[in-house]
Amino acid sequence: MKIEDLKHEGLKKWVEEAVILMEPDGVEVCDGSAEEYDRMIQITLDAGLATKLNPEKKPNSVLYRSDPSDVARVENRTYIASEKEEDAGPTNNWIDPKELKETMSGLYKGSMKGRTMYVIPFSMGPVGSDIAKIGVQITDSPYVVANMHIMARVGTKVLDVLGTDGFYVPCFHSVGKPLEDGETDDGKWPCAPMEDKYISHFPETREIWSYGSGYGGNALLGKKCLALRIASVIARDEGWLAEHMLILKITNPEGKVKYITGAFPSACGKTNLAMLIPTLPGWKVETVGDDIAWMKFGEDGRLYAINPEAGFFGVAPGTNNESNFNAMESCKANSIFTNCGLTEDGDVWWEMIGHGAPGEEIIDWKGNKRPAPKTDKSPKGEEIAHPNARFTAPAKQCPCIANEWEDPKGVPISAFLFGGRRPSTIPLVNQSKSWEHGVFMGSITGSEVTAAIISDQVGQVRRDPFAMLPFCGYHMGDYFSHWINIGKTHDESKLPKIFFVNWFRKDNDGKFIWPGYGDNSRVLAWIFDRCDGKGESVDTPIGILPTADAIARPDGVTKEQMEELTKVDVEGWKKEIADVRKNHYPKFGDKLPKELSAQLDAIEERLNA
Ligand code: O2Y
Ligand code: MN
Repeated sequence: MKIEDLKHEGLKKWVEEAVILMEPDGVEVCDGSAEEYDRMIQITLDAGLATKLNPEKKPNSVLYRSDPSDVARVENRTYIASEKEEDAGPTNNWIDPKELKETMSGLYKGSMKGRTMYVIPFSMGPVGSDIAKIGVQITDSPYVVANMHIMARVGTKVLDVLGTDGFYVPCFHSVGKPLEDGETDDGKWPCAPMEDKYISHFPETREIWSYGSGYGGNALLGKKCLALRIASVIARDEGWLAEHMLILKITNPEGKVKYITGAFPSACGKTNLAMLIPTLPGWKVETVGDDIAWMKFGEDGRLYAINPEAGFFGVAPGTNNESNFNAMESCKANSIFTNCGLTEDGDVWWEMIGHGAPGEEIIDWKGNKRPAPKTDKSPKGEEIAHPNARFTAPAKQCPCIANEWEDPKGVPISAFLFGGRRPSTIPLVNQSKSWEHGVFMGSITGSEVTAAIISDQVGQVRRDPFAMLPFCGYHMGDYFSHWINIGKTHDESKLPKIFFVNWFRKDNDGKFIWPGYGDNSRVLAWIFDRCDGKGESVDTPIGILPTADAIARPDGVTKEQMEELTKVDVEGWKKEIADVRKNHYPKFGDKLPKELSAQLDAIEERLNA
């Protein structure tokens, strides 16, 4: 499709202006067809950027190797360019929007020379859903077009819904590597140096400008940029919630169904929880989404959630048939792999995949030949797959995808979970006493910094409120107020119940007490029952806890360990409260809602009583 065929005058003008600025060799409006997907893959194969995998191992799938400087989201190059700096708040990088647009316009000038500009109309959420939003991404990366085909709904069907004057979020993207006459990528992943990378959001005008990176969250602009950073601002303005949450469906042995969402910081096993296989007989867990939830109020006063995405952009290392069978099944065909190892028999491989690599040699994520590992572990820094290597897989391929996952009206949510990696203090599960107490729990969410992240904070708790630290498009204090206001303006009895979970408690020898994975279904069952006012519980100073025998004990967990997991560690909690008071809440200054300070005082008083 050509620019002239666009029926939306505003969109046509915006694309024409982009063409003048970026000077591509040609322009193509994406139709979302299978032919288009195959052609994008072929273009990257021809440019030496992709390797076709062995169809007997991974049918219709390809592997890409990115530039070593372009392997993950770049938080220090991510900007919230609100009109006023105070609206971006203390947890975001801010540049004046005028200045940023000037700088970036300079970078975009001629940035698509020698390349084709693709115009991708996309819908976050089922096409036509009242909760869905439309975006249009301009990009010069066929890799991005192919990934967007999997992660969002793209093409003509979206333009049909957009009509002649519908609202869309305009998204600029260029890898920032124009080609000279006759030059090709010739096997080299195109991107710009780190100091020229910008992942920019203009919340007031609902625009996204991304430059210099072709990787993941920096380049697939429907995901973190639109569905979280811009959507969180729209949600605040319109009275709904755009959250970094998985959505799951639970069915109890009597066939009763509930839907639960969960917010967890990175590296806490969100995708694994979304796809877990219960060990508890008679219970069933199915997936609605693994990363993002958009929730709006229905006429019945309940919150309804959709998964705005159509695919999974999952971390490959650590994913195996034991940790996440359903994710492994999801990416066994029709998938895109990035920065994984390539085996001699044309399959992908990564650390903790569950087995060594076949044959004598393997090609690592940098393209180097290495001896094929006999086990699935590599020394730190010598990994075959990059630790942030990814699979992009269609959600419909997940064996446990729920029937309702594309329901345009969403699914009614009964509970919100917050959680993090906390080796001590925080119990296995804790139900909030009220909505405001639950918002307090969300606001102090944090996770132990593990050795997986290069940081001098290893072992310390890094607060990641609502798991939204890198994804909230405005001042985090105002975001807390938005959550408080939801409670004040809606019938609390119809709002989801709020729980804090912690699968990561360790004993004195540093070993995990709780087995996690499928056994987390036992905690989900208690949560399910609590939503119906059932489940053995005890009211404590920190919240409503299960009695030690309320949760069906997994094999290998003793009664004493269960008591440890469900008790109130008064001294630990006093330290927790002191840390929040001294180091966390002051960051939000006078934007911290008074209701949260009151919660902090109330818990402290209860602990001292
Ligand atoms: O590294 C990236 O670009 C992707 S980050 C990501 C991908 C899928 C789901 N969640 C995340 C995240 O950082 O929360
Ligand atoms: Mn995420």
